[in-house]
Amino acid sequence: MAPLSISPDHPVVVLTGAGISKESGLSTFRDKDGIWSSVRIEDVATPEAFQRNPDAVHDFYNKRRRLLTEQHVEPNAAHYALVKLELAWPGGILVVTQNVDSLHEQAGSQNLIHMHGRHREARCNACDHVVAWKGDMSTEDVCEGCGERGGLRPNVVWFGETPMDMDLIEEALLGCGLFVSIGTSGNVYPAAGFVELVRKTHARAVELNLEPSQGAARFDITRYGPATEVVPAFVDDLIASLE
Ligand code: BJW
Repeated sequence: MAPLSISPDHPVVVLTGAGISKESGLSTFRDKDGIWSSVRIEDVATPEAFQRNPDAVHDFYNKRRRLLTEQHVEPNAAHYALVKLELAWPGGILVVTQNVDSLHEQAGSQNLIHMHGRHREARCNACDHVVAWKGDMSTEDVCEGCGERGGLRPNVVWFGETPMDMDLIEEALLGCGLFVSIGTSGNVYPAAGFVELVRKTHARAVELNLEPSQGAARFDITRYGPATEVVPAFVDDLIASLE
């Protein structure tokens, strides 16, 4: 690997997308066989869709939530490699995931932000109360915070909504020494713009993906291949640079 010349005392920020969970058996969104090839975004992933037809939106998310348990989806070597980096990197790492699965925390990542929310949480439209949710969700469910029926929705971020913890993420991006983007197509903002923000600083930017993303030209270093191969290899190189 070309020398990264980053100080070990500087934090690393890692952005992950659906590609990191693909080899665990979860679908991506925009690949040929991805989620958006069989369902329209406008029908399931906007607040307007939920207002128009909450049953259809619940059905879409219930099916995906069920898969997580029925398929025994487990973290893969890429998720574990990021835990290894977190334990080894003196400056610390923050994983910012766009994924709503819980594979990073199952692998053991500690410093983690779910910017697009979590599959296994429900949020009340009436009072914003958030609660862990493992089974199906429906318009019959009652919020345990305010007692309202019909307002519970998956605690995920739909198009047109503000992603979570943006202040923390921007602060981390502006203070990091290295930004690593893994398994994301670079189609969805604000995540797709993180590399541009980092380029305003002295930090280096690395893309690890199956193929070049939309923003590939903005990265200093790129490596392409399945996440279970390129992520552990990159992490090993990074840790070796400490010696
Ligand atoms: C592998 C692999 C393997 C495969 N190994 N790799 C016009 C211009 C600019 C912006 C906008 C615009 N119009 C509207 C907007 C904003 C809009 C947006 O970006 N739209 C675009 C479509 C243009 N964004 C928003 O509305 C966001 N909110 C917002 O901007 O608020 C304003 C604001 C910003 C900042 C501060 C304050 C306020 C919200 C976006 C919400 C996205 N939600 C979803 C659904 C979440 C819930 C759910 O799961 O159902 O999030 S959509 C979906 O896309 C999901 C993902 O997190 C997200 C990104 O997808 P990802 O992860 O990149 O997946 P793919 O499939 O696209 O790519 C997979 C990649 O993996 C590919 O590259 C493969 O090659 C690779 N791969 N196998 C390694 N084995």
